[in-house]
Amino acid sequence: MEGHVPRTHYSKEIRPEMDGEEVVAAGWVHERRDLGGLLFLILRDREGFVQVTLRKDRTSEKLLECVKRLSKESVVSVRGIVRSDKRAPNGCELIPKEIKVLSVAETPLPLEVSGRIRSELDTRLDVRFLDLRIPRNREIFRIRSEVLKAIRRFLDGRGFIEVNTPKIVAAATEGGTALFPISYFEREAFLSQSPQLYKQMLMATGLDRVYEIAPIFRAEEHDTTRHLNEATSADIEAAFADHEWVMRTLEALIASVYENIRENSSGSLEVLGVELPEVKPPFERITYTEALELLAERSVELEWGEDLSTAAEKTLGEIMGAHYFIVEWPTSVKPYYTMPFESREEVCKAFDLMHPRMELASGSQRIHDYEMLRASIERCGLSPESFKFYLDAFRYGMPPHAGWGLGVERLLMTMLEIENIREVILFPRDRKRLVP
Ligand code: AMO
Repeated sequence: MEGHVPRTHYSKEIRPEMDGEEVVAAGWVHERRDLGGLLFLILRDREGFVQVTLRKDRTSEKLLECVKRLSKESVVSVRGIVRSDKRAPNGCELIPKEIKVLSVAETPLPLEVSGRIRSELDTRLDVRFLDLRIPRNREIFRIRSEVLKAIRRFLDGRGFIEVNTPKIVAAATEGGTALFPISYFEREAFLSQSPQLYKQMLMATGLDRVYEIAPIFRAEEHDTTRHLNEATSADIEAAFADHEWVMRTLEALIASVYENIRENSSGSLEVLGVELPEVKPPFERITYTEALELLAERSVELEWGEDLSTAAEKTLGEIMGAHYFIVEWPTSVKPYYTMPFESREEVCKAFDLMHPRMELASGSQRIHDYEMLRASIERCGLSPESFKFYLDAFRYGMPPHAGWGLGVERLLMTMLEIENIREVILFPRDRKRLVP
């Protein structure tokens, strides 16, 4: 790097109007083409490609040799003069004065980076650093960054405060899903499945409206295209709010994220070949009982009190065709912290937000009464003693509250029509994958 001039322009910033200007472009050797009197070096950077043109009769032997020896995917910087030329990809080319080889790529490459050959996902994930050089795969992460910004912008605008809760915890929150145990000095601890208990405890502090975007860890054994063992959840909790209020917040947030991505990520969407549909709240709401009736009409029979199977979700998705909520769940299906309806205790104030392809979020109004919560924990076969740190927060003034958790990867994969959840997280963790 000694004497190296830093990059002055990304590829897309080099324009025909800059004819005659000196710039420094830098990136990876995408391709080299030898056309008799001309040698082309196609340089790739985050924003696109630059054509570096070497006229053999007017270029020094040293420079020509340097380019001829370059292996694909080596990293170089090129100082040169912009020359407008309609035939070149961006309407201009770069006539090099100096080429610096910053890093030589070994051959052969473990993955075809041109993107012309689609490799198996497993192969791609093994060499993710190469896989993400393919524009289509990399653009997902620019959109992901925009999605996270859009979520934050929306919640900040509604008076939510961003918080960070511990990921090393002492107790389970979600009942059904398994925990990853870890050794914590002389005790056993777990990786957090959900910020549930902490975001609820924060409702006793007067912070009132909080959100967190963080990893959740689930020791689920299944190997599907929509489950990860380390996923990202966007969680909210709001005091003096009910399930209806947080459902309205959720549908408005989804619509706002779609709108933001349409506006701010049009280039990335184009690379992915995705056109976002209009998403307009309010989303349709059906009760759990209505869902069972709709399913029965399609010969998918479920007992009242059973959770929806994957097949049931799929059939419902076909019927509903857009985002929708399933409300009024059987109390027995949902976790102990869920508030039942006063008049019908067998039904609770829980909801799932569904995309036609899968569940995106779930939430509820919570039980805020200490005795009632204690009893509910016991009824679920859990020990109130191990929840003491949580239950105590309900003893000295706890407002009514509600919240939800939204799977960020699921939001992305449904939005971008991506089949496998592993594509929308940088380094997926699943049953078989712990590296890279
Ligand atoms: P739940 O367990 O339904 O609810 O999780 C909320 C959302 O997180 C996403 N999600 C996952 N995504 C990928 N892989 C997984 N293994 C995985 N598990 C969950 C889903 C799901 O809808 N405490 C409640 C939320 C609340 O009530 O506030 C909870 O965690 O998109």
